[in-house]
Amino acid sequence: MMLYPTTTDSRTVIDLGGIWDFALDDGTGFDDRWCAAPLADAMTMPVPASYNDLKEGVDIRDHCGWVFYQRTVQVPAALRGQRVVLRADAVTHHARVYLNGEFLGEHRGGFLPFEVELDGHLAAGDNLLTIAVDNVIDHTTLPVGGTGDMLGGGPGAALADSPSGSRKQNHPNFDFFNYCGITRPVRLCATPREYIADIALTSDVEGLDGASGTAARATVHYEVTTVGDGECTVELLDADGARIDGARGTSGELVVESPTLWRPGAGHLYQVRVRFGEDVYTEPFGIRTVRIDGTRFLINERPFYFKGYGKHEDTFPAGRGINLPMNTRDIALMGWQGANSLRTSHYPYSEEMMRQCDAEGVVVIDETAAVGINLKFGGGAAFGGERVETFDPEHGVRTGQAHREVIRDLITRDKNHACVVVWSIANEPDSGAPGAYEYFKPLFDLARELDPAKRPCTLVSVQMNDAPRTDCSARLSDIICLNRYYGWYFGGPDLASSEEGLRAELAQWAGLGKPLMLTEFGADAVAGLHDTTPVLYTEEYQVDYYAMNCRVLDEFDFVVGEQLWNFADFATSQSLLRVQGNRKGVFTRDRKPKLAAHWFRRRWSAIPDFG
Ligand code: GCB
Repeated sequence: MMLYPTTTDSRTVIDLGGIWDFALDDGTGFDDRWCAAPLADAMTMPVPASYNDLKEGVDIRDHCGWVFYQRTVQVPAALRGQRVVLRADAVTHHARVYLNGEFLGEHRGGFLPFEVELDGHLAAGDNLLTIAVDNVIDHTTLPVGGTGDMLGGGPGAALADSPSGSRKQNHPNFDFFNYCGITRPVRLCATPREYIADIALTSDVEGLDGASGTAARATVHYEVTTVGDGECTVELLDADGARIDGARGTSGELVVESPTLWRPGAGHLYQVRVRFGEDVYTEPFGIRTVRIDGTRFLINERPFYFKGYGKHEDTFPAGRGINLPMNTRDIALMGWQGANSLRTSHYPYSEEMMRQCDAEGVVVIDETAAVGINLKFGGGAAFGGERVETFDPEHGVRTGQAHREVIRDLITRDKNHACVVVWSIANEPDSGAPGAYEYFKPLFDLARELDPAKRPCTLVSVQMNDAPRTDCSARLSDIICLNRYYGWYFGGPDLASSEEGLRAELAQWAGLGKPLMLTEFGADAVAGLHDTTPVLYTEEYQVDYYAMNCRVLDEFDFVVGEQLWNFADFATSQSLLRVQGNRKGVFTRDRKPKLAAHWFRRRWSAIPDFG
């Protein structure tokens, strides 16, 4: 129930971005009530950004535990009669909010927004705002952390032996750096006291002609959630603001004749303007259909082929901090290559990115922060070195509650986005393990119940042990999404036998009767490493690896897409397999193309979005 913050005739948004005071908790922060007075010996720290790479030294980069961010805020007197909330878009991973020393609320989950009501707590003049942020991950949180690392326990062990080995450490059970802090905007939002709390939009399209991409008419169904009393009116406007239709009441229908459909590469957006009492809010909305028909994935009734990437929100030096210029650049580079889609691996991305994908017609697989639900990584010795089954009721993960919350909050936030065509419930869980089906079935049910548009759901799967028979994804997912590394982790550098391996596996999946795509495949290449005979880590090997994999994909009609791992090189925990991070980018971290980027530009230019 949290509309994206925008200033309207009735609403005011005050951005609290800027330089805040900052301190690492030394263990006394809560007992000594750092929230009640200006922080002693504070550092400066920009908001929004991850703090890890911004100051020098391992104490900041690898800090494990709480930090305190602080600033003063003044709220114009004219707004103090309104309902004022503090809205934080992402605080990784656990936030506690204090105003003038008073605890006002907390939130767990580092990639989705939350609000804290400030009514009755704001004084005239300066108010001391403190946000305490914890980055600890364990077997109850998403993403999952433990005492071993995804890449074999080695990295954890290597760090523990280092001179600073006594430091408390996070051990991500996933392969990206545990960037943290206040990573997305924090804003004060003022609305009338009787206000629009949420808007849910879906559409039906009639007379859709897949071949021409035209439709006779569309009906937009709306459902407005309000607080207080008032009359609700709703209008459908074209992109240029021209009125198309109107309706009264908190739920109803709006009709547009000969609609311009949202489609890949052309993100046409209508606007739905809601008035309730004194409040007014406008939600952009693209009209399109998504449906699975046998082994085909249909957008606007045409078979769509996913070309694109698994990505990360990862740049230097902002870390996971929002980076609007880089998002823009990434979408432009994808356009240059003929890519049409991305997966928000491995957590929900910023609302700004989702809105930009809507506007630019980028097709999105929207993923929760459920990564690391797999105790087989690291040789199965996560969490204190015990070898336990991932879903063992006593010793396994306890992520159920966090998982339900992230699904609920993600769908609440992103349900109106035309760009979102699939929900990804998790990345690489232990989906063939005992208890996996019982763990995931209720989560798929929840997602299907919560999404008013009933989009397809998937689970991004890595397990390869007779997977079509044993992986719960085969039963639960509407579209099969596989992460496969034939020619890298499996069979590399022998591309010939790896090719046979991939072909044999895909032949097995073909019998299932569902569409399938690779959501990850890739090989590390350190930019600038070349060889005439391709060897691991060279740019040439990366190209040969992809050429082999794509040759096999092209043989199967039920394959509906290829998303490479990864768009760009990115930061990870340290390990012997990671050369200053993961080098599977087709672009470097600063977005320079490797050979494979050019190779895919040629390949994707020749593959149309629709088959
Ligand atoms: C995977 C993970 C991804 C890793 C990748 C790799 O299967 O989903 O997060 O970065 O493999 O490069 O190992």
